[in-house]
Amino acid sequence: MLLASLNPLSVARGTDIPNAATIDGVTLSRSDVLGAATAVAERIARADRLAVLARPTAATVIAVTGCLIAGVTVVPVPPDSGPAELAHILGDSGAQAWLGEAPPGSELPAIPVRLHARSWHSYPEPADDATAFILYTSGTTGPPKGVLLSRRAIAAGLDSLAQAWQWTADDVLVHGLPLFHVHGLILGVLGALRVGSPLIHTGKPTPQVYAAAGGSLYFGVPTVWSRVVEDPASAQALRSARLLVSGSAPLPVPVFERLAELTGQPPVERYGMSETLITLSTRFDGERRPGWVGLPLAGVQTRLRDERGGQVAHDGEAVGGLEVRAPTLFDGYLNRPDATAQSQTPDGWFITGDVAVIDRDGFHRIVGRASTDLIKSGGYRIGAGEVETALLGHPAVAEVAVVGIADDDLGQRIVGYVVARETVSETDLIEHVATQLSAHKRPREIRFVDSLPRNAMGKVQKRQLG
Ligand code: MLC
Ligand code: AMP
Repeated sequence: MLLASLNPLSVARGTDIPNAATIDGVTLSRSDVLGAATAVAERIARADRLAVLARPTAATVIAVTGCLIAGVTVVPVPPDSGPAELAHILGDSGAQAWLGEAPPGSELPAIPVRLHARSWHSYPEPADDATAFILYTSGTTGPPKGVLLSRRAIAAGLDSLAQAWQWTADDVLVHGLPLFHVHGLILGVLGALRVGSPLIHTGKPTPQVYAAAGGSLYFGVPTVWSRVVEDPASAQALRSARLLVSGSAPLPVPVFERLAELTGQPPVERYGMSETLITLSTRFDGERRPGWVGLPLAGVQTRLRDERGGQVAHDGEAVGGLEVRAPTLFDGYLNRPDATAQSQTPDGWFITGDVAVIDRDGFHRIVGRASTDLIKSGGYRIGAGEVETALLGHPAVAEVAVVGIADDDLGQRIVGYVVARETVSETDLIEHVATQLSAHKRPREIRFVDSLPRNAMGKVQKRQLG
C-alpha cells in the first residue's frame, strides 16, 4: 500500500527487500538503504541544502534518501557539469556542502556518505510543503533555473503513476537514466523505493543491457527505444516484461509500432516536465495510441489556450498552448520571481510552453514546443541561449544561432550556425562548449555561414535554419 508521506522508505517498513536497488555493481537491500541513509540523516540534520554530484551510484541513492529522511533539500548536480554551469548551480542554490563526492577544485566542504554505516534512529516526517529538490533545468535563454519541488508534489506524482501503471512491489524496475532529472531520479529511484519494487540501474541504457536485465517494468527516453528497435534480438528479449514506458520527449510513431511488433506490447507513453512532474499518461489497462500521451493523471486538469488566452476546443484537431493545474506542480523557480510569474496565467494555470491537441475523450497529443529555443536531444532539455552564450565566448565567433534539427536517433540534434570573424574549426568550437557546459549540451555540428537570416527588426529567423 502507498502512504501519503514522501519518505520513500516508509512504505514497506518492516518487510525487507534483499535487492531494493542494484546500481553500479552494488546491490542494496531495503534495510541497507534505510540504515545507511539514516546514518547520513544524522550527519546532516543541521543542514538546509546540500549538493549531490548525481552519478548513478549507490552513494547517490543513499545521499538523496538520507536528505529525504532528514528533511534537507537536495540539489542534484550533473556530474559532467562544466565550470560555468557548476558555478551557477552552486551559487544560485546556496548549497552549503557536497553530500558525498565533490568535483575536483570545489571550494565547498564535502560530507562523506558511508555505504556501510548504519543508524536506526526514527525521524519525524518533514512538513509536506518542504522543498525536497531544487532541480536545474534549461530555459530558452540564460543559465538553468532551479525548479523547487515539494515533498507533497513528488508523493502525489509517484502515487498517481503507480496507479496508472499498476506499478507494485511485484515489479522489477529497469532503467539506465541519469540521476539528476525527474525521469531517472524521481520516477526511477524514488518511485521504486516508494512502491517497494526492486530497481536495477543498468548504467548506460543500451539495448543489450536492457535485454539482459530481466525486469518487468522498463523506463526509457525515446532515443533508448529507437536504439532498442534497431536491435531486434534485444527487443524480443523484452517480451517477458509487463510494461515498457517512454517519456521525456516525443516517441516517433514508427518506433512505437516497431516496439509493439517486436516486444508484443505497445509502450505506455507519458508526458511531463521538471516543473510539473508527470501529468499525462496512457494506462496499463487503457488504450495506447501511437503519437498520443494519454489522459491526465489523478488530480491533474489540462486546457488549451490560443495566443491571446482564448479557449481552444478539445476536438482532437485544434492546436493550442497546453496549460495544467495539478497537485504535482513546482513551487516556482528559485530566485526568479519574474520567471515564476511568467510561467503562470492570472487564474493560476501553469503554461507548459508545449503545443497540444486534446480529443473529445480527453486524450492528448503533444504537437511540439511553442519556442524553437528549447531543444530536446536524447531526452535532455537544452536552452539554445545557453549554448549560444558559450559559443559567443569564443573569440572567433561573431554571431551565432543554435537550433535543434530533427534527428532519427536523438529526436533533435544541436546545430550551431556560426558567423566567424576568423578561421576556426568545428571541433574547436564544440570543444569550447564542452569546457563550459555538460556533454549533452555540445553541438553535434557547426555550420559556418556568412550571415544569419534576420527579420526587419534584426531578430534571427530560426525557423529558416536547418
Ligand atoms: C555526444 N558525444 C559527442 C557529442 N555529443 N561527441 C562529440 N561531439 C558531440 N557534440 C559523445 C558522447 O559523450 C558519447 O561518448 C557518444 O558521443 C555518444 O553520445 P550520444 O549519442 O549522446 O549517446 P549516449 O551518450 O549513449 O546518450 C544517449 C542517451 C542519453 C539516451 C543514453 O542522451 C540519455 O541518457 N538521455 C536521458 C536524458 C534524460 O534522462 N532526460 C529526462 C529529463 S526529465 P561516450 O564516450 O560516452 O560513448 C524530463 C521530464 C520527463 O524530461 O518527462 O521525464
Ligand atoms: P524537462 O524539463 O527536461 O523535464 O523537459 C520537459 C519537456 O519535455 C516538456 O515540456 C516536453 O516538451 C518534453 N516532453 C516530455 N515528455 C514528452 C512526451 N511524452 N512527448 C513529447 N514531449 C515530451
